[in-house]
Amino acid sequence: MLIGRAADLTYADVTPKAVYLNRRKFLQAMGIVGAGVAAGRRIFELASPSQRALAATKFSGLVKSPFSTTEKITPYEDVTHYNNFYEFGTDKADPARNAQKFDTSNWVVSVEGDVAKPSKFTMDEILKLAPLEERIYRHRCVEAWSIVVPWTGFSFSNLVKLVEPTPKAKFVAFQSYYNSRQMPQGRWAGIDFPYVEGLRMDEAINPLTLLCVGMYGESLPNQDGAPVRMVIPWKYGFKSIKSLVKIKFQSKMPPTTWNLAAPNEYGFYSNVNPNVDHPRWSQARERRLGEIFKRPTLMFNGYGDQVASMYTGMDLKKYY
Ligand SMILES: Nc1nc2c(c(=O)[nH]1)N[C@H]1C(S)=C(S)[C@@H](COP(=O)(O)O)O[C@H]1N2
Ligand SMILES: [Mo]
Repeated sequence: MLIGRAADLTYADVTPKAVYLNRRKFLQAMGIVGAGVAAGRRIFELASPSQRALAATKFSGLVKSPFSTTEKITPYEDVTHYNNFYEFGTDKADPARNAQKFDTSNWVVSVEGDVAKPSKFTMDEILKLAPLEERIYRHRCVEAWSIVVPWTGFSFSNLVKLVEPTPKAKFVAFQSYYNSRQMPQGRWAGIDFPYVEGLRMDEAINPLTLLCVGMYGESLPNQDGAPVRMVIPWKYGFKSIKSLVKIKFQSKMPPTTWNLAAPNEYGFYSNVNPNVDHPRWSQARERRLGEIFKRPTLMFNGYGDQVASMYTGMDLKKYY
């Protein structure tokens, strides 16, 4: 299907082949990346603009979002080399290493279930659904680390409107891509794939809920969920499902990967909540990647003004 409006760039325009595969190697060859994390973090300060342009193509004309935080953005090197993407291995360094050859060309996202207009979207079509914005969000992993990321995308509600959910649609189920040949490390991850997630309908259409196609002004690196993922900034990071292939509107609450794996540790809602500890650790504080001292974790990750009203009357200790 073809959807009108917005930027007339194709996904191929913004994703030159193997950009991310080559970027680090290229900079290494130029002698720009030194050994160790400290040097790695300085990658963009040291790379001249022309060198950076050679290594990656950027989105242009991104709309600045009023939802953005003004906090310091976490260095690109940290956000792209400290990842959870269990399909590519469970160590934080695994996804950057193992996802380099992940083939995301000819990507299709299928939207189905209780909708008047079931649809399949190519990446080109997704990019044209709505003007692309830059949203600088806090991201709080359930493991008590956090990052601040300039994501590229638009409110998921833009897609929802287009497919016209029927009154039966009370929840949205999300599913990641999975292929054991492309993701051989997934076999030892200890969780079942494909990775699945879900949101209540009101959560899904909250303006903060982002359909995300990029970060730092560029298309998503494979390890961060290329070519398209969700970002739900008031919930623990595992709700922000990567490499999305299926979206299903339904009447029943969908199963979620971490709830299936450990129901006493991970609930459906998973709102960031410093007052409800994980059974095995405190959620009161968090470590921002690149910083030494921990900081207090904020209720709803600091997004309470926009989201708290969706949970009035709900016992957030019970519905964790
Ligand atoms: N398909 C899939 N999506 C996933 C995960 C995963 O293992 N597989 N990990 C989640 C977790 S626990 C976090 S914290 C975020 C991490 O996103 P980032 O690596 O881009 O920071 O992705 C989430 N989405
Ligand atoms: Mo996480």
